[in-house]
Amino acid sequence: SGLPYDCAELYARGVRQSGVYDIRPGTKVTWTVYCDMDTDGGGWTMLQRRIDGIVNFSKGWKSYKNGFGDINADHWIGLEKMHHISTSNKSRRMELRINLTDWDDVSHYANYGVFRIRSEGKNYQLIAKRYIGTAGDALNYGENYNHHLQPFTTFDRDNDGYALGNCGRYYRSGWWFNACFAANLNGNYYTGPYKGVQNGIYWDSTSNSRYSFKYVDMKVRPLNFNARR
Ligand SMILES: [Ca+2]
Repeated sequence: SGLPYDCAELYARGVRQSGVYDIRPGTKVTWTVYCDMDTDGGGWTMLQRRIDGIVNFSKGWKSYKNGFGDINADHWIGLEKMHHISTSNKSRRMELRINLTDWDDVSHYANYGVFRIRSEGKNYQLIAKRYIGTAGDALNYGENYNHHLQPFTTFDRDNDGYALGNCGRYYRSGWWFNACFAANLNGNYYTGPYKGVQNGIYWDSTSNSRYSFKYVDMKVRPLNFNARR
């Protein structure tokens, strides 16, 4: 049978333990990924995770393209892999799940029933629609703050919606910046409130502007996952 396509297929084969596994999502090379088998029925392939702030997320285009960090802790799987897993298999459309936990251990979530990352030629444009959840729809916030349909920006690659400068340089992270943001899950890891530039881990409507989250993640699984079990 070979390696599973993703964490959802691993779950379907009976694996119930969250952790690090090898998958092969229609690729020749093996991907080592973190599988969340606990949240809302499990089967999630992790794309991004912030646990303890040990990994610096202030990185350039190449790092955001290819991935960085520690698979067991703070990790960014990379835009190239996000593009592949969200677009390469048309019968396996992915939903996106975002989980946020604040320093009082209160948790929120945002689910997007439509999620795709377009190719590098499109600067890894984000498609995130059909929100449900408790965190608020910070990816579809309004014209200048919308992240849905925005290309990706880093300090060394300005694709944002801010004509007068580079949001990635100003806020020291890579993200689908507009002018500039209603959410930035790649911001600096602070242990709660902080002062100065609003560059923490941010999700509007659940946090004050200078309050960073204790835990966040971004993960995907096939849309019809629940229906098939
Ligand atoms: Ca700009």
